[in-house]
Amino acid sequence: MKFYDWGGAPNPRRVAMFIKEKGLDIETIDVGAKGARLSDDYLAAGAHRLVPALELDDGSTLLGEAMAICRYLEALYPEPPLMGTDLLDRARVDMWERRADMEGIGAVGELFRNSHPAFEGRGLPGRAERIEQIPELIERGRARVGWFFEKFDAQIGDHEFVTGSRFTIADITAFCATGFAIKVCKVQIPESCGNFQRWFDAVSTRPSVL
Ligand SMILES: N[C@@H](CCC(=O)N[C@@H](CS)C(=O)NCC(=O)O)C(=O)O
Repeated sequence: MKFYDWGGAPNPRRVAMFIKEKGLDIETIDVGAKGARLSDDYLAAGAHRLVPALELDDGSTLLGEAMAICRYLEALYPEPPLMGTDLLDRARVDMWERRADMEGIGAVGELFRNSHPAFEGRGLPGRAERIEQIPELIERGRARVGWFFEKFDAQIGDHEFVTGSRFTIADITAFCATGFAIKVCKVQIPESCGNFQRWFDAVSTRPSVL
């Protein structure tokens, strides 16, 4: 298999962390190019102009979408389980992962895509045509990141991880959203979100992050 990555981008990072947490050795190809773009070769491969992607060993199947790739790898390599262990646990992990994606990655994406100078004319990912940034969405994106922190702070509470005592894909997605918010968008976790800060500091020390 080949994993198509783009160093620093939050969605491929979800898959990169998942692969490391599983202890897998999968060939990784960084398809980033000059000007904060995906390489022409990668873009020529299909209409889905996004990363991550996982190429299967048949050489022709290209899986996209972070969660679909992780589900595929989870089925192939069930240990350690990162997507829940029984019916209810799996549903809870799914629920919180989806929220981390929509409300965390989605929020930070809205803030980033509409504000970063390198993404001028590329207000949405995955399209070849020019798409204008919308400055009005910057502050809304920032507010959404704040709501994401608050919601996950309340959910984490005294737990070690997002859904309890086990590290899962919900932690990975929430962590990738937060890391990008802090490092690239310069948004800080507010002091009022102490549980979230404790969780973020702890996850930051995992070998899959370092
Ligand atoms: N829903 C997709 C989102 C993929 C996505 O938005 N990827 C971004 C990087 S984080 C991308 O490929 N952007 C290409 C670009 O900006 O040109 C997933 O879960 O994989």
